[in-house]
Amino acid sequence: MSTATARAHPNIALVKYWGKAEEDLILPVAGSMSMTLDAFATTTTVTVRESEEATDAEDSFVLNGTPATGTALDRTTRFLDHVRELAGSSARADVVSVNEAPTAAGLASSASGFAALALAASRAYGLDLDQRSLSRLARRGSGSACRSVVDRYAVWNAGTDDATSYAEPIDAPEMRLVIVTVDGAQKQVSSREGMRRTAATSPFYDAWITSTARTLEDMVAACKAGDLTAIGEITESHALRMHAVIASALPPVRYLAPASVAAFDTAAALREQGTFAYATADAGPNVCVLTTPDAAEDVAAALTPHGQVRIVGPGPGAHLTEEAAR
Ligand code: 2P0
Repeated sequence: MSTATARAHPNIALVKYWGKAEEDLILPVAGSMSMTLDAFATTTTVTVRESEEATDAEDSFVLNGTPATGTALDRTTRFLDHVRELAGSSARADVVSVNEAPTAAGLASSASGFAALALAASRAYGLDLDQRSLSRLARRGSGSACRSVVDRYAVWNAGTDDATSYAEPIDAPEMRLVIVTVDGAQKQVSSREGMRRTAATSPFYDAWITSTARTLEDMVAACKAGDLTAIGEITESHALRMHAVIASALPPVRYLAPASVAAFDTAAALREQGTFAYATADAGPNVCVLTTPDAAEDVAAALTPHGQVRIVGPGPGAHLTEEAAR
């Protein structure tokens, strides 16, 4: 029996992932780029049981003190199956996970969750994966999780197969995100379902794929040049393009609420005044405004009418906090 504990944080994409080229391996239709956050960590402990126990035994998964059942447990077991295959083991495991993100923040916990699980489980099963292999493994749980393996800023290379689809670090200027938890959250379509529906029904989907590949090239060039204005402009326009292609699905999906749109307007008004502020939003109504460390407090203050605000910066990739072989 051996055990390992790992910690990982969510990430916010500045160039978005929306759509799969292959569902089982979770290969995206295009690459993406993100900031790993310094807040809202998931901490996960995996304990591998004695391998002699009955083969029909099940894994267990306790999330924030509550035993998981149904889809949440199935997803964890399917993920552990990938780890067992890599490790050549059939032993079951007990997974205990604590997620620090408040539910209302609407930050997808699947990225931090599967990044922490990938590291804790791989170590507990005796594997010693390099960052690329760990990113590939995390991707099998949730696409965006492959980026949370990486410190600070990450580019997920779309790739064409399991070996070539992984995230790696990219240098970028020091930035902050102001997370606005907007009022009036609405019922959401899951990212997974929203992606399928967009791919199956949007007449704009092909253009989304080809333009995202170009956008990522532009973003990588802007990061290399340290061109903050270009990074901001790309971030906001790419987010709006993602919401546009999603809105063009049938039946349509609209993740942004009126308060979300108002937060985008505030970012635009801040820019008019000469403040660096560019908005983005994921598969929900909350908005993240990209800004500089110097301007973060002012940007946060301007956004308070739209909801609760929290300033976050670039944080660490998945890392071990404890390990023991018993
Ligand atoms: C992103 N999102 O790039 C985009 C922007 C949401 C909007 O990655 O099906 O939970 O597990 O691969 O990773 C959310 O998608 O989806 C996501 P799966 P995931 O951050």
